Amino acid sequence: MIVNIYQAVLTGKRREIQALVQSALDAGMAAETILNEGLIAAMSELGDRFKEGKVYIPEVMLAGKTMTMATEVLKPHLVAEGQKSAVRVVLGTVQGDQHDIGKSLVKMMMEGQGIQVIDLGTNVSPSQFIDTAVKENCTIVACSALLTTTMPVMADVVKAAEAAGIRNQVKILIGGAPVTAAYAEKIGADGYAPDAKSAADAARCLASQIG
Ligand code: B12
Repeated sequence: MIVNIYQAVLTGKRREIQALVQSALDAGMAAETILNEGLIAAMSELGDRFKEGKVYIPEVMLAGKTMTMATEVLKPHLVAEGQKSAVRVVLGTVQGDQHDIGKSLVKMMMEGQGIQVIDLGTNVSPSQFIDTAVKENCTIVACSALLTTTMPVMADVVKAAEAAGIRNQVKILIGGAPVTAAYAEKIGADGYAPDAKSAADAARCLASQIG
């Protein structure tokens, strides 16, 4: 069953994916298993094939859309509607980067924990992150990057917070496939998380450190 979901994402079967995910849920499969072993595993395999030149951008885009449709079915099963919390996050994929599948999962998990998320989408400049944090009273700035070439924009976000004089009023949380805890430390960010669930946990934890 999980193999069918994996294959459907890999080959971009948008018409079939939601029924496949629903029947796996109906059969008692855990939503986390479907997400990790079906959807994320397939995207990772696709990434390898893309790198090797075996598939091209259109196939990857189709798989991305298929994955997004699958997560719509999973969403109510992954996020137990938590208590509304006062934590406010401004979230986005950094400037020059259009990858938003992981960011959207992070948003979903954060909202599931009652965190209020302002999602600026993709291609977000450092000043957009910082201006929004000020305007919307956010204590967490969460940046996603999937390209090694766009990771340095995260360092610019840290610098922009310093320049705006709000560095001690916000915590900067970063993530995305090429990002590491060591990189977060190097650029002076406050936190890193490897997946959507731990991103939500980290946001709550960091917010509690702001007085
Ligand atoms: C889908 C995809 C695309 C799609 C994106 C569709 C979309 N709407 O997002 C399209 C086709 C548009 C695309 C385009 C490109 N892509 Co692309 N893409 C991918 C692919 C296959 C999957 C990414 C993905 O969605 N993964 C699934 C999600 C769930 O995982 P995730 O993003 O890592 O997110 C998780 C965690 O990282 C974390 N997380 C994510 N964000 C955040 C944020 C915070 C704050 C925290 C705490 C945690 C966190 O939580 C998430 C959930 O667990 C990857 C391969 C890979 N293995 O990553 C390549 C990949 C990222 N792409 C790559 C490249 C090169 C490109 C292009 C430059 C190709 C080109 N020549 O044009 C363009 C760039 C376009 C641009 N300017 O952004 C390379 C990057 C290489 C590098 N080292 O920089 C990769 C690694 C493929 C490869 N192996 O070569 N791509």
